[in-house]
Amino acid sequence: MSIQSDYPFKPVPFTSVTFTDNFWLPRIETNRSVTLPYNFRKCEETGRIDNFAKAAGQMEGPHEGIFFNDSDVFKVVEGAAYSLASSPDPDMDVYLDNLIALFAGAQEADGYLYTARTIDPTAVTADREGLTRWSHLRVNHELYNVGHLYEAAAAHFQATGRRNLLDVALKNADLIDSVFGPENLRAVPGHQEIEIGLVKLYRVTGDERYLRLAKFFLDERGHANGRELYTNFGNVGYMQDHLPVVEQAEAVGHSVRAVYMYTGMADVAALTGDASYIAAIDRLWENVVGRKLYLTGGIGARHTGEAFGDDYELPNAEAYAETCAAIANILWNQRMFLLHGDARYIDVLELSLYNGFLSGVSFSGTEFFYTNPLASDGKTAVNRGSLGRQPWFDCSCCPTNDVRFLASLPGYVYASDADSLYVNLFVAGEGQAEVGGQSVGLRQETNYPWEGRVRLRVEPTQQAEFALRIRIPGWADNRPVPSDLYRFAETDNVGFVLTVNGEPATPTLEKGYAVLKRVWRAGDVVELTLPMAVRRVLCNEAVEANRGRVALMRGPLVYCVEGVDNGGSVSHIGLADDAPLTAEHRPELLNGVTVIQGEGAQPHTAIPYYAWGHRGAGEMAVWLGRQV
Ligand code: FUB
Ligand code: ZN
Repeated sequence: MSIQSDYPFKPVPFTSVTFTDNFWLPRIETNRSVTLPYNFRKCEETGRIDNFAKAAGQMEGPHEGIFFNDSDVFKVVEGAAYSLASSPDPDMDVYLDNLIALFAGAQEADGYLYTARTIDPTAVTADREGLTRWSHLRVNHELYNVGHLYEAAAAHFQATGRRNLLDVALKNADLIDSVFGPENLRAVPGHQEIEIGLVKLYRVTGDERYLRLAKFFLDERGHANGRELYTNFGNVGYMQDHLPVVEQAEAVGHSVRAVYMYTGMADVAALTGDASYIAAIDRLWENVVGRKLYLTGGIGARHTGEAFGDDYELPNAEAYAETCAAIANILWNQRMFLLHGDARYIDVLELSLYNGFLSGVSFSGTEFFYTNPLASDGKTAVNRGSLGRQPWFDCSCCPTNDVRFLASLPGYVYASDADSLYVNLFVAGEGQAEVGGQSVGLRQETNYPWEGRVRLRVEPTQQAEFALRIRIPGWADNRPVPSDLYRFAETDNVGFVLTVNGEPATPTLEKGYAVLKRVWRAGDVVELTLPMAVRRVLCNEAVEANRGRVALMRGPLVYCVEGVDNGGSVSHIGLADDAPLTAEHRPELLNGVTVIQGEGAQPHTAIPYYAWGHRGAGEMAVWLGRQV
C-alpha cells in the first residue's frame, strides 16, 4: 500500500468558520445548549452510561439495552468535542473528562472495549454478542462501536489537545490491529464505521497501521477467507459483503452501512491513490443519484433491512429514509467533492442537508424523526416511523448522530486547494481560509435559503491572485439533482447574476462553479443573485410512486403540504400546470418559513419539508397529483 498525499481539495475546518445567520445558527445553538445535554441525559437515563460504570466495576447489574448502545455515547462525545472547539464550556470539559475516565475503566487491560461482554461474559449469547470476542461480528457491532470511539477521540484531541480519550482509542485500535489482518483473523464488521474511524486515527497520529487496517477491512469484504459471507433478511447484499468492494456497482443493502463504507473508501482512496476504489465509488454514486435518491436527499427505500430498494423503487409513505442515512449521504458527498472538486456532489449534499436530514431534528432539539417518509396519512405509523417526532428511541442512532453532525456543519461551507477558494454553501458568517499559503478572510451576508442574494467580502492578508470558485447550485441551472431522476417542469427560469465590486462579472463555469480568477484585495466584494422562483418538479417515469405527480421546490428546499394548513386533509390536493404559485415569508410560522401558496381550483399552502410534523399528527405529502 503506497501512501500518497491526501484529498486534493481541503475543507476549511469548522473551527475556522463561524455562522451569524438566522437559519443554521439557531439550530446549532439549540444543538449545543439543548440537544447535546439532552442526549447525555438520555444516555444516563437509559443505562447507556451505567453500562460503562458496570464494565468498570463501579456498579452492579446487567448490561442494559442494545449491544451497540456504547456507540451512542461515543457519538454524543464527538458532538460535544466539536461544540467545545467553538464554544468553550468548562462544565462540559469536566463532564467529558469524567466520562472518559469511565471509558478507560471499562476498557479491559489489553484495550478491549465492548461493555456488553465485559460486564458479564457469561451473559452474552451466541446470536447477539457472540460467546467469545469477534465470534459474531456479523451482528454484534464490536467493531462498529469502536469506530465511533475513534471518531470521538480524534475530535476530542483536536478540540482540546488532551490525549485522555485518544489514549483509550489507540489502545483499542492497537488491540484490533494485532487481532485482524492478512496474517491474522480475516473477518470484517457487520456494520461498517470502523474504517472511517481508523482513517481519523491515522490522520491524528500519522501511524500507517491504522490506515492499513482500514483498507484491510474494506478489501476483505466480499472475500470468504475462512468465513461465511454475511447475509441478512435473505438479502445477500445486506452488509455489502456480496462482492469485493472494488467490484460493487449497485448500492444495495442497509443504507447506512453501505454509505459509511463508500465514505471510508473515499478516505482510503484519497490517502492511497487507489484508482479502483475511486472507480467503484464513482459508479455507486451514479447508481444512487440516478436511481435511488429521494427528492429530499434521503436514501434507503425499504423498512426490511433498512435498505436501498431496487432501481427506481422510491415509495413515499413507506420510505425509510433514515436520518442516519441522510447524514451518511452528506458525509459521502463531501468526500466525493474533496476527491473530484465538482459542485454536483455539493448539490446532493445540500439537498440532503436542508431536507432529508433537517426534517429529523425538531426546532426544540429534543424530538426526532428516525424515518423521514415523503407522505403520511396521519393515522398509520409506517415502518419504524411514528405519527410524530419522538423524544428518543430504543435504537437511538439518529438523535446521537444528529448532535455530532450539526456541531460540525460549519466545516462544510468552504474548501480550498493551492490556487482556488471554493464557496460551497451559502450561510451568513465569517471564515478564515488558506489558499496557496495565503490567509484569506471571508464574510458572507445572506438570508439564504429564503433569499437568493449572497454578498461575499474577501479579505486576503495581502493582495493575492487566486480563483474564487462560487458554487452555482444545480437547482439554479435547471437541475434539481445531478441526474435524470428529477427535472423541473419549466426550464425557463435560469440565470444567476454575479458582480465584483458592483461591476458585472463574466465568470467561466467549471464543474458547477462560477470561476473568478483575479488579484484579490482586502475589501473586494462579490455579489451573487440566485433565482428563487417556485419550481415544479417532475420525476423520472420509471418511479412508479410518482407517475402523474408533481412536487415543489424553491431554492434548495423541497416543499410539502400538511393537513393543518389545508383544512385537515391533503389527499385531495392536485396541482394544475398553470396554477399560479406564490411565495410568501411568514416570520411567525414554524420559526419563520417561506410558504408557497397554490391558487386555482384547489388553493393550498405548502411548507418546507423539514418543518413538517411540528403541529401534531396529520396528513402530509411531498408529491401532489398533477393536473395537466
Ligand atoms: O445498527 C446501528 C444503527 O442502528 C444503524 O446504522 C441504523 O440503521 C440502526 O439500525
Ligand atoms: Zn439512525
